[in-house]
Amino acid sequence: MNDHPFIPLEWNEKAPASMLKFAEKHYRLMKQRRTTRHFSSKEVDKRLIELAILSGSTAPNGAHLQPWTWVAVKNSDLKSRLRKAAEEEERKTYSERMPPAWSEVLAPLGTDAVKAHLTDAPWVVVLFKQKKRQRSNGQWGPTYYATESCGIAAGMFIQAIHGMGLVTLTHTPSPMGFLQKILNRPSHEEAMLVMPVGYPAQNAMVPDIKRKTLEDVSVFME
Ligand code: IYR
Repeated sequence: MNDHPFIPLEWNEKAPASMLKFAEKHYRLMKQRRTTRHFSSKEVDKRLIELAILSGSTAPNGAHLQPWTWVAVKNSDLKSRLRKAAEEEERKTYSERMPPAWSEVLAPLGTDAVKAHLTDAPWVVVLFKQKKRQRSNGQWGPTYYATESCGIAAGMFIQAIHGMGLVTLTHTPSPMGFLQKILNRPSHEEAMLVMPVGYPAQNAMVPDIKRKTLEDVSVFME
């Protein structure tokens, strides 16, 4: 006997023409997404951040454990502390830890140890991956594919932010231990991604990069 209920899938078939129209429109939208380091300090309504988090949290994930915690920081003191700690680590990364094979591919992107976006943007959302979960018997058990799950969730969050007309940046300070301390998260949660969210600065710039073509990134076997 199966005591885990199933319900009918809610799904409406779209006509092929409207599928194509949607797919093209969606691609046009996503093609315009860019990562900029230049944020305006213009306020962003909290509800927009909540909705982006809810969208990210619809991601498919390992064993439906939803192994993520999103910490959305608006408080200026906290953002300053995050920036100071991130810059401390990043200064070491850029000046000591980064081998030439790494710095040579970052050079065209103009990244450096200055993380002004952490204090310029009105919101900084930090995504924590839950490495363990509490079982119903009170013991701790593992989560499954938490990195993949959170990666997908972050992608969906980024897409939601872009769709609403805001910008975000995937910042990966390394090591990330300071985030757990400053944001007071439990030891089974590990910071994975820092995403300032807001409006782009008026003079925001982005590197002149090209995306790979469909032929470059795919193989079709028909
Ligand atoms: N984590 C550093 C360095 C960095 C690494 C990669 I790979 C990038 O695509 C960009 C930056 C930082 O966030 O600056």
